[in-house]
Amino acid sequence: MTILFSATGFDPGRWLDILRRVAPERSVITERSGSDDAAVDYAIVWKQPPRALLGLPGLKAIFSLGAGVDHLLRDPDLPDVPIVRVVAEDLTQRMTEFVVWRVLDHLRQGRVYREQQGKRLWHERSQPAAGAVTVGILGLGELGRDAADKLGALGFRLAGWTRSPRTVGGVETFHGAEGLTRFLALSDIVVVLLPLTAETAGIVDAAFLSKMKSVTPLGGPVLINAGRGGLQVEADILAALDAGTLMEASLDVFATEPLPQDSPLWAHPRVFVTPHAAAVSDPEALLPLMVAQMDAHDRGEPLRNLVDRSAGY
Ligand code: NDP
Ligand code: OXD
Repeated sequence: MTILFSATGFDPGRWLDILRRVAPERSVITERSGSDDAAVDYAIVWKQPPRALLGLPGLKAIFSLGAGVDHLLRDPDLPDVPIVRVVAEDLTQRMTEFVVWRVLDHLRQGRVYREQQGKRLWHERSQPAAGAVTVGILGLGELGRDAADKLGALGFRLAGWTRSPRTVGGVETFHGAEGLTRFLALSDIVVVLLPLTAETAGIVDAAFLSKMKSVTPLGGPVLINAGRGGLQVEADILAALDAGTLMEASLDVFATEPLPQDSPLWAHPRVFVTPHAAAVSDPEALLPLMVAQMDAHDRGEPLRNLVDRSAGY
């Protein structure tokens, strides 16, 4: 009973301490030595290095450290075992906080008031009501549905776009290519909570941005992307901002992360940048759920929150 923990891009120290605490009967390794390959029955991964998962004859399932699995599915040597992704109240709550924070900041003209404060300018601006603003959410999965729920409670009108037809209470739903055009024509603030797949890569491009509303109660359309950087064409976003067809953007994810120092997004006055921090994976919240799933699976119960490899999410 051995867990292989293979993650790049962050310090695994705290994760390993917690994992050893919550799975005391399992061995935990971070490096393959060869001699313990046969004992590895589960892997927990984030952007695993090449060949990290190759040649593990007893591997029963792979757990992603995040909700998105594009990092995992890119691996050409990915074993053909079930992949479990993160679905957890803690992560969902964090993402909803982010989305509500950014939507409210755009609604309440945070950027303009910060500028005014810098100039010691006392000037009250006209203020649309939440009920006059439609927030359109691309992706009504675990995260999109919860964000919609909380934004609905604040009074926003809601639209949603999905791959297959969906019915979600209080949300006007659209799907497919034709549905996207109608969704964009309706949405004043567009929130991207899609997975990065072959179908969604680069979806926020010039054509997409040109279909966003030109007139909104906020003065122009707003984009919030907390899905993946690969969903957006950054040059097209910058062009739309500079042309005035996009009023403001809050971007948490980028094509290259960390966002390169020379990216014009850093200094753009109408872009709000966060460092892929919308919903961090908290080991105290997530590892007990993963280990509980391993224990249940070993007792013969089915795994939950499985990834559909052909769909890519
Ligand atoms: P889910 O798999 O639960 O939901 C995905 C949603 O996207 C579904 O509604 C799905 O449609 C829709 N979708 C997928 N492909 C398409 C498509 N081609 N066209 C239209 N809609 C599509 O994912 P989560 O809600 O759990 O997470 C969403 C993403 O958020 C993750 O994949 C990850 O990339 C990102 N994320 C970012 C974080 C951050 O900190 N910035 C943290 C956590 C996640 P359907 O309902 O029809 O299946
Ligand atoms: C995730 C992420 O996918 O952190 O969970 O981006």
